[in-house]
Amino acid sequence: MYDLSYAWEAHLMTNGKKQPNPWRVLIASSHPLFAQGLLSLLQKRQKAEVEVVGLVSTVDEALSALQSLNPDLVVVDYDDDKVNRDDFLKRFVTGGSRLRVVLLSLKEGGDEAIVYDRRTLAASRIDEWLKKWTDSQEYETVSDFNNDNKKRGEVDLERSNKMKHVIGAILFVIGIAAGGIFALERINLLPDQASVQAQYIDELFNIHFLAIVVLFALIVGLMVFSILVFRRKPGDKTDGPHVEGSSNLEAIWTIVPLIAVLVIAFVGADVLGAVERPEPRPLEVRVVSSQWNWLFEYPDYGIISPELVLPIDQQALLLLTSTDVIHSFWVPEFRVKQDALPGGEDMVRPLRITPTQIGNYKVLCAEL
Ligand SMILES: [Cu+2]
Repeated sequence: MYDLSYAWEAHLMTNGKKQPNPWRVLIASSHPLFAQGLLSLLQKRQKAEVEVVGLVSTVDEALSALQSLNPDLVVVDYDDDKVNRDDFLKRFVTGGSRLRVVLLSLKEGGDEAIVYDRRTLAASRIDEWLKKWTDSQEYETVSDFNNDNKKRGEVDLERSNKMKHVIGAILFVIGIAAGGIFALERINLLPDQASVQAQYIDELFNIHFLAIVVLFALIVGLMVFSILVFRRKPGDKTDGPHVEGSSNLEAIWTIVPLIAVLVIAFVGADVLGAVERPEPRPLEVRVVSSQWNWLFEYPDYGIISPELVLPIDQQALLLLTSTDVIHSFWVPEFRVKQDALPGGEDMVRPLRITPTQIGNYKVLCAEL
């Protein structure tokens, strides 16, 4: 014999929360044992707060009872030929009020109750319901028994919603990236470009800033988009969906940064080579730094000066030392920078600059 209590338990579980008013139950079966079994089961479960409002044994009786008694729940004997379950389902599909239909089979091996749940949702809750519906085994069973068109329609709706979100997110990210690039091209972040080396450095700088703008748009854009679009609906206390890993995503976020780092390393090494490339017969300048001044010595000319004077379009080779602490020679317009270390001849550091523009620039100590 089929264990009724199991099916009933299963049904109560699908109810989730308790009703404030007792459930109004209509039992539809022409077999007296079916109704009796169910009734005794319900009497045992006082806490279930259900009230059997009618017992019907034919379709006609049942349909008029649906109107006059207005039940919340109809328990239909699945195996009863006199009670046509298709009529119930038709009724269930076309009706508008809140209603559940449980199809209960007492046959051997029938250990499932099929629950049809009709409810009215506020438009704002439909998204959430769709999500639950696709996550839940219970609702899948329901949709299998409903007509296929309805299921397909809901899946299509969900798919188009997903598509809308994906397209929205992509447009949002592209918008932020485009705005960032537009701003970047108009705002001059760098001082004058006054050396050959500065051209290479600026190229590298632009590549990095482009990558930063795209990453910013991707990370902050998706975050802001999610905050705006997927924000909690009023009264919603449920958790988000549980997501358990994604091999594709993991592969992407491993491989893409790996490639990015390799590309940046390659471009960086290339620029470093270009910046340090020696030219024949550079102008040699020995630079002595100390607290708090620079001294520039021109060995070819026998001149020592607190001012650095360089010709344009000729490479200058600066040989840097320090008399006290570590200083760092830096003219922002030339971009390049080099430490000046104390320790005499062994610690001399070279720096190559090829000025391209006449101007007055400040020599800074980047350690300060
Ligand atoms: Cu210094």
